[in-house]
Amino acid sequence: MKDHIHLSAPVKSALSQGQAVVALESTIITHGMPWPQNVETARRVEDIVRSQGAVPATIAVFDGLIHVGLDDRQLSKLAKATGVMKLSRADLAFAVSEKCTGSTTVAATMMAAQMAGIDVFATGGIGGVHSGAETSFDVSADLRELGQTDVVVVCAGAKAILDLPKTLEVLETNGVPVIGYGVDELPAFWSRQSGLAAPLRLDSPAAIASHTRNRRALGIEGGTLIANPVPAEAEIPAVEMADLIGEALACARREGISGKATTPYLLGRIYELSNGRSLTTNIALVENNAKLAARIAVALKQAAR
Ligand code: PSU
Ligand code: MN
Repeated sequence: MKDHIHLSAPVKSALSQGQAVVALESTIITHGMPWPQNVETARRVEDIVRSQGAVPATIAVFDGLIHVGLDDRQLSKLAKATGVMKLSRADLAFAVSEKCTGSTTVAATMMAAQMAGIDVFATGGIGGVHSGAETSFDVSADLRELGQTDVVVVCAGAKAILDLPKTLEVLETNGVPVIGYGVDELPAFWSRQSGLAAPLRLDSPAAIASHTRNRRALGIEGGTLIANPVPAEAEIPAVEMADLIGEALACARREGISGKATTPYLLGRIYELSNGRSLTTNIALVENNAKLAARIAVALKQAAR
């Protein structure tokens, strides 16, 4: 495994000294946001992690080598690249074997984080059960990964383009604790409200760290999902989102979009339909998640001492 993973110098030294590290995904850079906001966000998110006393580790694959921790040159290369692969669990070994360059989804980033020994990971929103999954069977590999890989994933809920009740059901089936951070309601990415109760609730990074320690002590495998609502000043209310999402889904159906292309297509469409407002919200929630993830990572290390 060591031959296929490259830790950046800051990440390597942080891990060996028992410092807090936060993994960050890269599909959000290549497929989730347009240039140049994607690279600006990636940089700012790394700075936020550092400001909380943790070391950021953005993860991506370059020429078949899994990089944990990117330098600025690699970040901007990835952000400008077109046609890079979107790598999930199913694609990781192929990318290594065929020396491909690609970004990692939540699933693949969790895998790489665990391989590197990183406990906490921040993203925007996880993948989930797509609407119409009863006929398309389109269920993100993120949900299975959360069930088996021991990483705390901080998100703003599942993306509201998904079927949220079904996504919650599959998470429960997979044994994933879904924990609202300081809220009783599951947040819905761009909106704080989903109309669904968060299955569990915790109110501090220390409580989340304690949950993680106890889960490990019990020998329970798999990840934990922290659902951290977008800050109120940046949210787009759920009623407004519903129309945009409905229109984007209708466009996707008309154009026959399916598989890996679905999530990037819908995010892009909603960006256009909202005149860019959805991106402002997406950036705000990612930054908010990075901050919380760093605080959880620090709390986990403090408790370990
Ligand atoms: N969060 C964002 N934007 C994104 C994603 C998450 O704010 O683009 C990506 C993640 O990498 C997630 C992926 O794993 O979307 C889900 O893709 P799919 O539905 O094909 O599994
Ligand atoms: Mn899918």
